[in-house]
Amino acid sequence: MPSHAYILGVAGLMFGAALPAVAGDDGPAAHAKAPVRVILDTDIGPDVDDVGAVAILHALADLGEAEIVAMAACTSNPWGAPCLDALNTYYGRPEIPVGTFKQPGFLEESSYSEGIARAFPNALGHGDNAPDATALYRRVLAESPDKLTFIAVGPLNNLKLLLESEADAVSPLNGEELVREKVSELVIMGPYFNEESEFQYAWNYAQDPAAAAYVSERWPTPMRFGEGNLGHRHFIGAGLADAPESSPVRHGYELAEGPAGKRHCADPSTILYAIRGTRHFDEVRVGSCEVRAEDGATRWVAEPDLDHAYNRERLPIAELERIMEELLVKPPRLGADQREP
Ligand SMILES: [Ca+2]
Repeated sequence: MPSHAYILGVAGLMFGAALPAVAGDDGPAAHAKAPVRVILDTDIGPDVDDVGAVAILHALADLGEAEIVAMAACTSNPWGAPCLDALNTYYGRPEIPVGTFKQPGFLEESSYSEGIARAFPNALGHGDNAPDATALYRRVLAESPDKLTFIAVGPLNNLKLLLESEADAVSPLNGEELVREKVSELVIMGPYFNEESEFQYAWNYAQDPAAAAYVSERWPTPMRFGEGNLGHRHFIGAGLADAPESSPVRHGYELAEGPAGKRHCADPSTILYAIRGTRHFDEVRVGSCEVRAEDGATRWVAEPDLDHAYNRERLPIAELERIMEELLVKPPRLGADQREP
């Protein structure tokens, strides 16, 4: 039997040749598309690239490319949800419902989320005032008239709880049925893939390997992955030094990385891939993500060929960094009256 490396190598060559034909949604039609309706699940707290991801998602919403329907934090840090609420308020979208993981003891450290939550206006004030993420997701999905894109840029504990949820007053469907009916696809920042098809450490998955394995096996929609090595080759944030003092995005990056500090783009590049598809990326579509249940390590395998895909670099690193940095520092289109802390 040929090695996985051989299979992947052949698949990679085949895709290299086929990509120009499948990656051509960069024309005028790309801008006429209806906005992608999104639920964002994030571990905002341990890494400031989640702040970058939220900022870029709002910038894409300002451009009419995305509509943010709901968000939730997946850590136990009580400042995660109000931090998200403060960012949403800054961008003029304080009405976005924000939930949080309610169990104690999971990823409670953060260098910036309390700082943002205390310094910038938000309606939640504390995680105790945020709804349970599972309950929020069930309600938002049940009420949605059409299918949504789910984006997860943290560990998958909230998504596991959603899948495991039972029918209730909100919906006669259990979590898995509700997701099948109301979610078009799941876009995850988590896995790392290499050309050798070796298992690689994947931080988000390693925090809760059981959730990663469960969601990988049970989630009933197509999945795309913002690949981790790609995200970690790109760095943004220095341009925030020119943003107003009233920007919680600037404040978050300064708290985490120092003035004009940069951070990698694992989550920002996943947001860009989730909303713009192959406009800035190549894509691998043959194969699937395999998750090692004991530690959450991941690899890409040619078989089975599931409805999985992941992004690969097409642009020079500096060019993709420029695109993401511009979105990161883009002033809010809405909410000018919200910008004084
Ligand atoms: Ca994250």
